[in-house]
Amino acid sequence: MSERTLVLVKPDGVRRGLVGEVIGRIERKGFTLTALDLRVMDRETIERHYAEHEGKPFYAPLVEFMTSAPSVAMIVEGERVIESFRALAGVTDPIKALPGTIRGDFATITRENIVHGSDSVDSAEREIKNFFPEHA
Ligand code: IDP
Repeated sequence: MSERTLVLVKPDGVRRGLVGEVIGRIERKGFTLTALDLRVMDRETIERHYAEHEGKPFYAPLVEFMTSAPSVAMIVEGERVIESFRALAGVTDPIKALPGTIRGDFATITRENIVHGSDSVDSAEREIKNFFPEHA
């Protein structure tokens, strides 16, 4: 079943020149980019994006990090892309993420784990609306 997901290359991924690497993995897997935007994300957008984590100890530094420098936001489409991109990304803690995944190959710090991918159909639609209201 074809789906859409919201993928972010976080500021660490952009700073380290990994945008092409991430997009290459998405495209080689067989998925399609249907929107792409490089920008410094504003605080309101990031606070909405991570609202479920408000109050946790990592929330404030995460918001600071995510608004500190440009990120790339994209909409990616394809067969079961939500689950599949999460598999390509690897688990949240990059030390536990398997080699061969984006986080397993390129990151060491949980906050700076290169990418975000939506975790369900509902969150994908909410996140797409947040970053790309014109594609909602
Ligand atoms: P996910 O990005 O793998 O879906 P979430 O649990 O939704 O993981 O956490 C969102 C983001 O918050 C993570 O990708 C990471 O950047 C950051 N984060 C999560 N847990 C921690 C933590 O324990 N310390 C620092 N940052 C964290």
